Amino acid sequence: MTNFNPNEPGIANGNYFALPNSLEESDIAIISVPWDVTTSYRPGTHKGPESIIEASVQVDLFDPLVPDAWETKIGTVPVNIQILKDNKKYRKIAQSVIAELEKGTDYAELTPLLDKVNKASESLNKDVFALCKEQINSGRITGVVGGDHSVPLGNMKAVSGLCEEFGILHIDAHADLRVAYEGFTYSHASIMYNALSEIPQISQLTQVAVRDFCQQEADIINTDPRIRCFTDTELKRNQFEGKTWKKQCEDIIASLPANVYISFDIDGLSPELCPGTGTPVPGGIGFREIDYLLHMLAISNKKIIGFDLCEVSPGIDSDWDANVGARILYKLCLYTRLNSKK
Ligand SMILES: [Mn+2]
Repeated sequence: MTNFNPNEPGIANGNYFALPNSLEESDIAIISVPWDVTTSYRPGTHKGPESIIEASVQVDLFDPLVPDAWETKIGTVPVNIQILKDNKKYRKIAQSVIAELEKGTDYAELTPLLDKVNKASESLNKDVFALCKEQINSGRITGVVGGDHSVPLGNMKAVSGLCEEFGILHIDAHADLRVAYEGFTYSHASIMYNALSEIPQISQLTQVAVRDFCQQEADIINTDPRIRCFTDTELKRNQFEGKTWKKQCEDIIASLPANVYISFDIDGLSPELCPGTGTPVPGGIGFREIDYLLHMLAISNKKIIGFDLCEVSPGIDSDWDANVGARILYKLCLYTRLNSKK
């Protein structure tokens, strides 16, 4: 730590942002979850953590809005290799299920295979919960890096022990309210349905930039009083008609309770910022707009209790997705620290 110069280029040391501090010294713990078993369109997000660590080496640590940003103590929890192994094993089974469904095979015939995948996902959720709980018990704020968007359920459960109630700020192109998508109970497309069903402490789900969802999800949004969905259509139409982004951010933050967990699916951003992600969708939010929203949340009277960043997938021939992902992750960490110092 004593020899660390934040002005020099980072030296890859396996830590996020090549930071010199140990996990024990850190205030924020990043838990990598390389899991994309239920990905329906394009796999690759299991490589998210590794690619973000690699790209994060070249993120400059200075930030105009956070004094002494480089002193933020971000710790890297070593990857659990068993998760990588299980991901490979169960991804194959899930792929065969998806192929059968596309051929028109009935769900009933696929029950044995679906059971295997669902049990594996349950066990992953328990592992992530244990990994996060351990860090919380040591006084750290937990950030999960996926993987697909099924992976943060364990972190949401772990932070639920910190307060009586909390809200989720959910940035995503998708509503993720599907019930057992493609037969997978813990699908990436079901994370918010599962969170609302399994975690009674969640009193509010505020969604931002959603633009690709089905009728069943629209019905849930319209009938569940806990959900406020700021669709991409609504946000953009407001903007076109003269409502400022500042005012829209104030509305988004006002919908949240005192304690806030941020669940960030990279595909909430405009697809040119995440071309390699599992399910890119046109439209979406720009980098500076989301940065503005997160900073406003950080300096608001709300408390950030944890976060995740999911669905970052390295591109086939570029590190652009990981580069953007690393910068979003850094902002999440910096603003969480800024928020905790208030
Ligand atoms: Mn999602």
